[in-house]
This record gives sequence, C-alpha cells and structure tokens, in this order.
Amino acid sequence: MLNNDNNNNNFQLVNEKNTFINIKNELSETDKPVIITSALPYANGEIHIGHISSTYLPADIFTRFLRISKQQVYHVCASDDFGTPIIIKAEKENKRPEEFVAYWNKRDIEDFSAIGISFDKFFQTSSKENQDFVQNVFDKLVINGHIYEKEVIQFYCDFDKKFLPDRYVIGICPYCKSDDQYSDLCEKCGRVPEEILDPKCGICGKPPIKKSSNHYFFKLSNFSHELKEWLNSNNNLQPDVKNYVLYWVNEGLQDWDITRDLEWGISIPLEEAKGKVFYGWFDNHLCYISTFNTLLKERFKVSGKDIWNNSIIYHFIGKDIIYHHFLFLPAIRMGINREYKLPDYIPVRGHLMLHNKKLSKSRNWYISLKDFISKFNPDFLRFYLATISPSNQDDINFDWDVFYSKINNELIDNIGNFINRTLSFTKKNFNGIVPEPCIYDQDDKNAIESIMDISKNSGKFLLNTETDKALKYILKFSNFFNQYFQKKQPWKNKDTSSTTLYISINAVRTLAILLAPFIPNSAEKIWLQLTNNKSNLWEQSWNGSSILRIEPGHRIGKNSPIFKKIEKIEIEKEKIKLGKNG
Ligand code: B3M
Ligand code: ZN
Repeated sequence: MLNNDNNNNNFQLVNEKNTFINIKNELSETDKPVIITSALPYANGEIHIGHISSTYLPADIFTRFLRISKQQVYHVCASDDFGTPIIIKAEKENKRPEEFVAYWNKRDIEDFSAIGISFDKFFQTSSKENQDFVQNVFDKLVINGHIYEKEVIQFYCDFDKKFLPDRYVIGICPYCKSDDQYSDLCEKCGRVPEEILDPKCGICGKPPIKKSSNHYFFKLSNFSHELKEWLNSNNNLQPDVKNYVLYWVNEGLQDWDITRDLEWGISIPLEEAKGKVFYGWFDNHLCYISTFNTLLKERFKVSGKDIWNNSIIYHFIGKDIIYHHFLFLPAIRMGINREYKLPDYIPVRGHLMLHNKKLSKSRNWYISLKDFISKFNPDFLRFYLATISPSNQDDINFDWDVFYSKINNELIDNIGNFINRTLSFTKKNFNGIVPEPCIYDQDDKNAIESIMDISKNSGKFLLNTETDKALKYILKFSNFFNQYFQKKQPWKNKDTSSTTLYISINAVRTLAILLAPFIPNSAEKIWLQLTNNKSNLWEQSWNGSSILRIEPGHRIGKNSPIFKKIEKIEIEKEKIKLGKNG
C-alpha cells in the first residue's frame, strides 16, 4: 500500500483510487439511494432505552455511516397515532386524541434529537398526507378484489361501553396456550391468534360480551404463494426469521380484519362504513411510504414513487413485530401490484433486558431516555448499546456495572486517552503545530498500514449493519495506537517524536470519522479540537478516511479531554433506584 523507498519522509500513497477501499463499490447496487425506516413509536408514552437499542440506534448508526460515505440516504419515521390505548389514555387526561398525540410526537422528536437519532423526517400516521395515502391504497385493494365485508362478532365491554379491540382483550393464546396474552399478538410464540381463549376486558378485567358489527377483511390468504416466493428469493433477510415466517405461511394464513369501530382513526372511504376506521396496523406501515413521499415533495418538489422504487429499502424493527413486517406489509404492497417496491432488508433486533429482567413500564422496570440523558452523556448510551448489540434477534442486557466499566475502560481509557495524549502532546511540545515527520521504522509503517486498513475493515461490517463488530475493530485500532504511542515514547525519543505525532494525529483524525456514526457529538468535538474548524466538518468522506490527511504545519484547535469519567457513586445511585422498583 505504501510506496516507501527506505526511510525517507517522502512516502506517497500509490494512486489513491486503487488503494482506497471504496466503500460505495461494496454496496451491492452502488449508486442507488438508500431509504431507511425505523418502526414507528406509539404516541402514548416516552421513548425508553429498549426502543433505542432494538430499532433507532442501529438504524441511526447505519444512516450516519452511509451519509458520511456519501451515499444518498433518507431516514424516515413517524409517531404511530392510532389505536385504543391512545384513546383510553387521552380520555384519562381529558384531552382530545389529536392533542394527546401531538404532545407525544413533539416529545419523541425532542428525545430522539437529544440522543442524536437523525431522521430526515419524523411524521405522524394521523397526518393528512398519510390518511389520503392509506385511503388510496384501500381503494386500490378494493378494485383489485382483495377486500371483502363480513359480519363479525366482537368483544364489547358492557361496563366500559366500548368495543374491545386488540390489546384490550387479554386471554390464553390458542396456539401455544400461554396465558395473559393480547388478543392480537401472543408475545410468547409471536403469532396473531384468530380468537383468544378465556377473554377478559383489559380495562376492568370483567369478561366482555359479544356484539356483532360489519367489518372489512384483507385477503391475506390470497398472497401465500407470492409471499413464499418473495421470502425464498430475498437473500438479505435473516435466515432464522425467514424460516419461521415461512413456517407460519405453511400453516395457513388467516384473512385479516382491518376495521375498528372507533372514532379516532383513518376513516374507511366507503359510504356504508361510516363510524368505522382502519386498524392501526393497516395504516402505520404505509406511513413509511407517505412520510418518504412527503419528504421528497417538501425537499425537492418531486414525487417519491420513482425514487422509492429505485432505492434500496431497509425497515429496522424489533423482533415483536416480525409478523406484521414480513407478512402484512409485503402482502399489502403486493395487493397494489407492487406500485411501491418491497423491502430489500428488514433488520430485526432483539429485546433489551434490564439487569436480566424484561422491561416493563407498568412495573416501572425501565429507564426512560429523558431520565438517562439528564444524567449521562447521550453518547455513552449509544456507545454502550452499540458494543453489546449483535446483528441478530438475540436479547441483550443493560447492566449499570457493565455500562460503567465499558465507558470508563473502553471508551475513555482506550479511545479518549489516546486522543487526549496525542493532542495535548502536540500542544505542549510542538506548539499545537503538526510536525514534519522524519524517519519511518517498521512500527511507523505498521501504524500507517493500520490507518489504511481500518475504514475497510469497519466499513465492511457497518455495511452489513453489524455495528458491534465494526465498533470492535475501532476499539482494536485505538488500542493499537495507545500501544504504539507507549512504545515510541515520544517524550523521550526526541529524534523520532515528530513521526510518532504526525502519524498519531492522523490516527485521531481517522478515529473522529470512524466514530461519527456511533458517538456523533463526541466525534464532532474530536474533529473540532483537531482541525479547529467546524464548518468543513466531515467534508472528508468515510472513503477518504484511510489516508494521512492532516499535513505538517496544520495548527490544531484548543484541546481538553473529550469525555469525563463516570463516578462510581453515580452508578450506585442508579442501582439503588432500580432496586426500589425491582
Ligand atoms: N407502533 C410499535 C410496536 O408495536 C408499533 C410499530 C409500528 S411500525 C409500522 O412496537
Ligand atoms: Zn371492561
């Protein structure tokens, strides 16, 4: 890689184009735009660290990585505004549902931006644009013969005077016989029960009565064959997930009731369906598309459809909504003749446990994002979660002691220490000016080699949405440089210290770029201290990171430690607080 005739300081990179690993060339369909969606949070409560770990952080790291590698990328999301729980909670607070969801939509935006989740647009399923889009899709499904009307007997609570859809009927799953399951989703076996056994009203606990009502059904069963074909032919889907979705299809798919007798929802565009709205799971995933369309219209005054169909599509989700994303979502797109293409990737992530117990808002066993970031640097949460999250659906565990040691030992003692010692040494001994390198020995050559290789190695994993593996490489890189610095002892070896620092400063530059998707705020700080220039931040793309770009003579900015260590006492406080809830 390095054309170094002996130990002169005249080394050159052999033709940049050939030696660079052009990350973009490794993207299978290179220049296509990438559309990333994150599952929509319900607009009825605060975002907690479990949401961040299963969906928003993996999606955001991926988005930021593509952005700095100059890929055209759009990350969209929205609040999921409909559903009975929202109506009930709004009622309790004496608010109209519109007001209630507007509050949570705003809170979500604040919370997400506080932890650096960077959406291109965060919309609402109750937006006019989504309502129009959903009604239009329904009309097309009707024309294509995929909708039929049927009388259904529904649960109704005579005490609460409400039809009790979905989450408001609790009972025994007819498939796996687990009790205490929702009528629309068994959390034990992941299936959507046709009819739950031994039903109870989720509000008052009394057994509900049955009442009849006319509903509209989507003929999911029409799509078994096409779904199987799609699942079998899409090699980007996680094989384990694909296998049990195929198993569900082989068991036989039930048609899907997409109507609810409620006032709050997207109304069904048929005269005879007055007072009925769509089930939230009919409209929410369509909001991925309507949000993207709205974004394109706002940003470029163009329709989104062509770009959608010419893009690589990723839907990031948690594992409890596999059924909806692998069956309902594709079938509905098939039902409108794939006017909008199906996803290429559906990265599925597991749950986050808290000290080995399942998160639960009702038992107060969770950590809200707002609470977390009021006490700790938001990048600490991003770093910790990114190091422990595999690119599969295994559950992971949040543990305060592990958090403490990962941040203090890996992020700060390893990465922070290397950056700080390099920059402060330059300040003290070279007046803040990057020195002219002199001789290169084998260690120096190895160090340069590792700067050349790192973006290829970590970029490869990031492209595959394997964020934990990418981060491990970066930690190894930083560790290598700590050892290099230690071994070269620039404080003693005055004759070689300029080479050591020249190379180390360029390693810091590389670290700033590599870390940007993971810990964006801290990476900006590193960049600022290094370049003294905020305006051309990231003008160097990921592709260009494998090169010594900071030239001798450059004056670095003011430096101070990037991170502040966590005190043991802060962790003990959090553990005591948890202990009270557990
Ligand atoms: N609002 C949240 C969930 O069930 C649900 C996701 C919708 S994604 C289209 O986790
Ligand atoms: Zn009741």
